[in-house]
Amino acid sequence: MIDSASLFTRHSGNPLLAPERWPYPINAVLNAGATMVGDETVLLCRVEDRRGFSHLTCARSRDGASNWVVDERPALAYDGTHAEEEWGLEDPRVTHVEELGLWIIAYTAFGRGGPAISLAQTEDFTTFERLGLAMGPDDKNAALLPRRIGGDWLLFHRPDSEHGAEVWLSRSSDLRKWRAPELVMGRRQGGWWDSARVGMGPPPLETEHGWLVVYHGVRQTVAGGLYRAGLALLDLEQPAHVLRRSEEWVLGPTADYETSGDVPNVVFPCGLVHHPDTDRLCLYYGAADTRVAMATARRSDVLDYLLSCPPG
Ligand code: BMA
Repeated sequence: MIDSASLFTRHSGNPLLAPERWPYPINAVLNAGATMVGDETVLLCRVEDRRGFSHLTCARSRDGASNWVVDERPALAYDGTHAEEEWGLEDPRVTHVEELGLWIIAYTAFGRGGPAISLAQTEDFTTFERLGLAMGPDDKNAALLPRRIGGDWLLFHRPDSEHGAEVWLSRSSDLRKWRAPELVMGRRQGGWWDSARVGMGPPPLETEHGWLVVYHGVRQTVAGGLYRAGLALLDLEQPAHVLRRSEEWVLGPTADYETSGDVPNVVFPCGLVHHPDTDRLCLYYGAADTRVAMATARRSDVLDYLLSCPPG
């Protein structure tokens, strides 16, 4: 049985994307959503400019690891029309929705009211259309499931509630009005690595055993928050029901690009691509809020590991 520490392997070319190699002056590139468009991997990157505000820009690669080509113009940036984005667009998660023949992007819209959740759509990663605000402040870490369940779209998100920062899900018939919020996954109390906050990572991946979830968990330390990634498996037809949850984290900040940067000790996954031909999972994550890195695992190993974990 493979153990939690060796499930994921960091790519030797990490970090994949860095501010020094960006085509225009920026402070940081981080927390990228990911998807396949034809034969190409597209990363929709959060790019922080030198005022501190973020926009979203595409980077494309044939092998999902090297020779990234970065678009010259942002995909989505504050354009003066959506006040909730005045201070930037952050942490996109990208979901391919077969039924609609397009991708839905869930992102944090940061404005004077605080962080909120907005959605946008694209058919080609060339033009993008906003669907508008989905959840008001304070809310973040949103990711849409790729298909309807019980006739509804399901959006995971993390409202600030009396419980603290935990993973919830809400339902919608039209991707505009959201209702029936339900708690999915809480923080674990006391000494656990995910005791301060938990949030959904990439959109969950459908498998024969359930929805495969990579989430981030935070521990508060005297040196600040320590961000790591863990795994969970959700029931296919009732995704608020956690079937399994890893006790241990599977990726934590140890490489130099994860321990040093604007916010040291942050591993923040927002993108997951499955390559069925090789059974490989590519996990894309923000490293220390400054760069983008990738770690890979075999899907079958990840599922074997999760099935050996206790119920959530
Ligand atoms: C979270 C989000 C992420 C960020 C992380 C670590 O609250 O705001 O954008 O990567 O903190 O700083």
